[in-house]
Amino acid sequence: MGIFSKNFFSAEDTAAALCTSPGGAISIIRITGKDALDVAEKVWKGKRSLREKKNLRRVLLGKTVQDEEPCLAFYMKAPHSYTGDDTVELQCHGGSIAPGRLLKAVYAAGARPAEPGEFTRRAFLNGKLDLTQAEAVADLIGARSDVAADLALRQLSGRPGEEIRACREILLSLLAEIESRMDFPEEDLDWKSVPALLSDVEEVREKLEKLVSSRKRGAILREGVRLVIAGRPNSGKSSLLNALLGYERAIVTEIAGTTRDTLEETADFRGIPVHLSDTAGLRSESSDRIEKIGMERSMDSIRRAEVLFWVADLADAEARKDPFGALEAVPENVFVILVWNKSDLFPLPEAKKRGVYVTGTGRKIPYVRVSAKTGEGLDLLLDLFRETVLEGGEFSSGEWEVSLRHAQELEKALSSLAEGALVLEKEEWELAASSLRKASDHLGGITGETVSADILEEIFSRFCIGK
Ligand SMILES: Nc1nc2c(ncn2[C@@H]2O[C@H](COP(=O)(O)OP(=O)(O)OP(=O)(O)O)[C@@H](O)[C@H]2O)c(=O)[nH]1
Ligand SMILES: [Mg+2]
Repeated sequence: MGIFSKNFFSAEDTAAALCTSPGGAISIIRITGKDALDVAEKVWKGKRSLREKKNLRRVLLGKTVQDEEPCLAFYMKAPHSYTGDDTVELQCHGGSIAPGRLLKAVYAAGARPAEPGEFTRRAFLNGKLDLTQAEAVADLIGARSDVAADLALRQLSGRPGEEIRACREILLSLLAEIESRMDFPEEDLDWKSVPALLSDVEEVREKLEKLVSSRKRGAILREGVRLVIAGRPNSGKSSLLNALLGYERAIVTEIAGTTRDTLEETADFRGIPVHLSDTAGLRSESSDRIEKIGMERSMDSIRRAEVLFWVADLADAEARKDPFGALEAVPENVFVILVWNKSDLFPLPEAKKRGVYVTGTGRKIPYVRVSAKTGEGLDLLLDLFRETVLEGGEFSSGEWEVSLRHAQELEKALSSLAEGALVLEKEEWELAASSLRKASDHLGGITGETVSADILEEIFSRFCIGK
């Protein structure tokens, strides 16, 4: 049996579904498969025929047969449709009843209900999309922020798939070379030298490494940045949280130690999904048991943060001398932005609103002056946050951020490549061929050229019906 033995959708099989969600002003029903036109003609009639060549891909006005309701129809002949199979789309009145009645008529006319993701899956099986593009369709629909949608669109463009295919091509031509050595060991054909073969492997390895390292940024952008607001007591952390959210989420008072426990909220800052935590103030020591527990929680949050807004009070002489004094060490793998708060108390010229603070250990930390009270400088802070996340240091990568599934396949391909390089060096051709084949299969698993039915099942089960 082929790899698509499970749930194989053939063009012979005609399926239909509502593509729009119920309740809207207009509804679209898509019918796809060999009998799409026959089915459509049983439920829709117009002055002009969908079958006429000149009406191909033209929107025709007509009526539903059953209710004589106005309905537009549109025929796309295979392979020039989204699914790659013969497709008719019907546009009727929205709501939930009218499209429901029309859909029932479509089923009665011979189409079966489409499964979730079936249209995209047909497109994949018909070679209209590779698997990375099909996954991007689901990502785009599920995107909850602008940035996540941008990522999905980049993947949908097909360039990432091309990159992977190019690497796979190199491996396949290496394999052909090695296999021909195995087939004709006696003959002294014009073989590539072992170092040349190894350098091809290295070239692929480097490209794949780069892709794997983009996983972190991809995950952050898809799933959200963990942003922690911390600082000494009373520096204005909760006020900053409220100002950034635009509503009074946290209690603010002039009493130091107002926030005792970590408080979490989600938000969207400049198109980036954010998991935001406001924490209890940190100071060098405390004899209060509750405060101590709160401070431990703050430290826990800081360690798990991806970005830290460290709030320092411009009115606090101690903080002005050593803004990070209350923190044993500025955490290494966290992006830190120093937020000088209460700028309304110390008005300064425009030029000094943003800069770089150098810590005792020489680490450069960007700072901004803000006022949580008046809102001054918050735009600048959000700009800096966006820059940090999108371009800054270790988050930076190429133009594609791989998903978890891709990263897992890439890791497996990399480990097969490492094995391959070792045996290739020793000229153990058979073992080398087997490792390179494994690596190439893992790459094929990303684009869908070599992928198991189970993985397809899992990927397309994330889709909704009608896509
Ligand atoms: N003038 C001025 N006062 C501010 C500003 N931000 C906060 N405050 C005041 O500073 C005090 C402390 O504010 P909070 O937001 O509760 O500070 P916090 O860091 O959350 O304090 P803890 O939770 O106790 O650690 C309150 O009286 C605020 O009104 C600001 O930008 N300007
Ligand atoms: Mg607070």
